Amino acid sequence: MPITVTSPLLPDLEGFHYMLQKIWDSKWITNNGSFHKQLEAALCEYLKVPYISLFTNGTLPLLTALQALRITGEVITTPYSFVATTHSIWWNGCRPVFVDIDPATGNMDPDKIEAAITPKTTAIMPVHVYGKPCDTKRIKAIADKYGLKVIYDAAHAFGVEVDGESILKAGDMSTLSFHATKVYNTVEGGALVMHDAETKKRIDYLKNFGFAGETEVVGPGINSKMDEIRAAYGLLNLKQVDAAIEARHQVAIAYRKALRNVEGITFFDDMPGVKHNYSYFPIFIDSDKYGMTRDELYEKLKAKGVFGRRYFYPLISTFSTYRGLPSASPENLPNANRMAESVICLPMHHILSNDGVELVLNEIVK
Ligand code: T4K
Repeated sequence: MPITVTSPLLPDLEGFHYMLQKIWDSKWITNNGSFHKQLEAALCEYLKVPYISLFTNGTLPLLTALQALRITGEVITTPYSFVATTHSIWWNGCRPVFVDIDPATGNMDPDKIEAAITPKTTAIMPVHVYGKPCDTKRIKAIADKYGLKVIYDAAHAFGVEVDGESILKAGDMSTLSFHATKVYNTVEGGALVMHDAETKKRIDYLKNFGFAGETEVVGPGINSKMDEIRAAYGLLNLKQVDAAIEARHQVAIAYRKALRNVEGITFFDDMPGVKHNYSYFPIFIDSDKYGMTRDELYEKLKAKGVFGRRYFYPLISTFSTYRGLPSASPENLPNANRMAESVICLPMHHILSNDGVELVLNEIVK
């Protein structure tokens, strides 16, 4: 049985059938239905945020946030993420400007942001990579100083809190992904988190073609509404997500215990004051010290049926669309390049057994 990097959190099938029956009875299957409304309310409560708008995936909220805030020109971002982050900037006709990451967190280095600001800069799009919170206070101070908007790609940061406060409250807006591979999933799905009712209303228009009523269109909207079936699935999954996160936490404890003294392997520890979600467990291989390259270890694990993933390799800045940008040069991004070259995300999910963890560790530790 292969051990994959993740396994989706699936709702109880009987419970899901009950919800499907309700949808069949109501014959209301999409367009802000009852389960959609219930899930928005339940997520606001669970995530401790005032307003949320559901989407069909985690990419469309990024595109929509940039539209809603009328972002133009240049957007400062990180190359160490999933391609969707930078693609959303490109699809809005803006130019991504990459800044390097802090190797201590994998997140955009606030010390490098100011040097990347030009008269064309209008926004910053950082990512809480692996669910590790960015330095939101410093990013806010820079954004306020230069009059920039901040949109957080919080695709990995479901439920993450800093000092008891949701990380999703930072910035002008934050986006979430509820893809199958995430801590919390609605099969495909996502959300945009905002701070006020007016913005929520505008986002709801934009995700429904811009319709503000039966005949009024107030902007160039798109169609990215979550349907009733996924919302129902999401309501059920919300009930079991805490247990899933705790199970992931136990896997992280086991990995850290076994890997702490392995020469040439490093990983992140929990950050003080942070409620983590254990969405990924990246390890970083120093081949000189470990005696094997990252790719050799990756292949060795695969040969034993352990399918980790090299998130986030290759760096976004190396893809054909972006590599010609001046900010994409490897000299500008030494930390991001080093991290991308050394990372393997180990299997991390709620049904990873002790035996599975042992098998993964045996291959790495010996
Ligand atoms: N921003 C960031 C920072 C993101 O990481 C992402 C997505 C986004 C934005 C965009 O959000 P979405 O539009 O996707 O909602 C995955 C996901 O497709 C993607 O959502 C995710 N980030 C990215 C980091 O990873 P793949 O291509 O690596 O997934 P895949 O299909 O190879 O699956 C990995 C493993 O998961 C499989 O080996 C087995 C397991 N799996 C997967 C699926 C889909 C299952 O067991 N069942 C399944 O149904 O991209």
